Amino acid sequence: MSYDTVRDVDPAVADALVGERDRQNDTLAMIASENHVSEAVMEAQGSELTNKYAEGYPGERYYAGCEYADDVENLAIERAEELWGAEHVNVQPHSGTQANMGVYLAMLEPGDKILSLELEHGGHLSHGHPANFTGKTYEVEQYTIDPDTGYIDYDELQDLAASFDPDIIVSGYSAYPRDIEWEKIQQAADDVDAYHLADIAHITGLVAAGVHSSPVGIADFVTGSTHKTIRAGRGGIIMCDEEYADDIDAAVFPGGQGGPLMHNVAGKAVGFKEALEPEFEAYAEQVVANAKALGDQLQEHGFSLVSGGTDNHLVLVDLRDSHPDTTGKDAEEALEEVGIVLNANTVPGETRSAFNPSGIRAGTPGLTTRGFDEEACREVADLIYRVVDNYDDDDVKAEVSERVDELTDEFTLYE
Ligand code: DSN
Repeated sequence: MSYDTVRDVDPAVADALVGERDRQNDTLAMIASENHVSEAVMEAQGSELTNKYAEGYPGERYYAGCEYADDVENLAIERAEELWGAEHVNVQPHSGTQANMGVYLAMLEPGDKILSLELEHGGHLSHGHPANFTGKTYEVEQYTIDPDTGYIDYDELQDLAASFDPDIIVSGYSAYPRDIEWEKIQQAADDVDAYHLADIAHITGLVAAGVHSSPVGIADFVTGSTHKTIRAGRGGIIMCDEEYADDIDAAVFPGGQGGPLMHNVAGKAVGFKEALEPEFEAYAEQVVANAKALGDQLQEHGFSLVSGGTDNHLVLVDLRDSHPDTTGKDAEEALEEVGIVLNANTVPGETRSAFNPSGIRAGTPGLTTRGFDEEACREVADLIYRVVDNYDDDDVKAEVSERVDELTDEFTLYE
């Protein structure tokens, strides 16, 4: 996209848009929740549907002129049902957090109890953090990752469920590198007659492609965001059995939202169509293979990985063993200088703070979209090692930066 039309009206914003496009082209996006959608998804998101109000659902709108909005939303729903095998899908949530809000609004009353993973152990703000509406509206108890193994402590989860007696148990995580045993969590929920919400925001694409186990058909509710591994338009999604369909739909609209962002729903529909193509399965397999290659090579360099490896699209590095004096922020900033963009992250048993934690989280969805294979990811691990090991050495950073430029030129992204 040239952004020439924007430039005619608003050169300052055009500069920022071009700057962001160039930044994405010229750097390695390794924030595990990010990806690069296709030009088709972006075109749909930039369409005239941004002008349309369409409160309600297909065939039952509160405004006239919704025939094309209906087409787009029906397509998004049908494709999502096929991708994830869900009985009912709501594609209107503006984000993953709004999707979770839809489930809470539908099933809980203020003061009801949520059992979820701690944010510092890989959970999410919308799972009950005190700064989020969930922490202010509901009573929250949290389970943890076993710091010795790096795996979810399913026994603790079960014990907490028994003692806390939650109304809902939340699974699905933001910084957990391992496959999730949905049945164990469902069992804990069944034992105390609680609902089970599985938030698959990070792994939507892996679940759709069958390279990660699916909670659909196990958990009562499955939520996600639609722009991460599934690589569709930006926003959220809720899946559930038919018995909860009306409650969920009413909770999304009018319960928690007004007019849906129909241009984003169009982007979801287009991205879901792309994900139904056979190539998407190969993409998702490559995402996981790349994460394993990245993790293995980081371990070769002496880095400790939480849980000792990965089953999905991300690795979580605990810097305390290999680089006890280097914080996650030190590493994040030095890596950003050379064009490797990832984020500092807390690790289980964190001894620093959320603002300056002891780990870094690195994902492969974005690199895989631009064509990286295992060999290229092993080289990225070599570059990460060189920078983290020499984070205040400008000569090393200049050399690595040059190599990142070569890699981004070789694996092109947007024209
Ligand atoms: N911000 C996302 C992440 O980075 O995991 C979650 O919403």
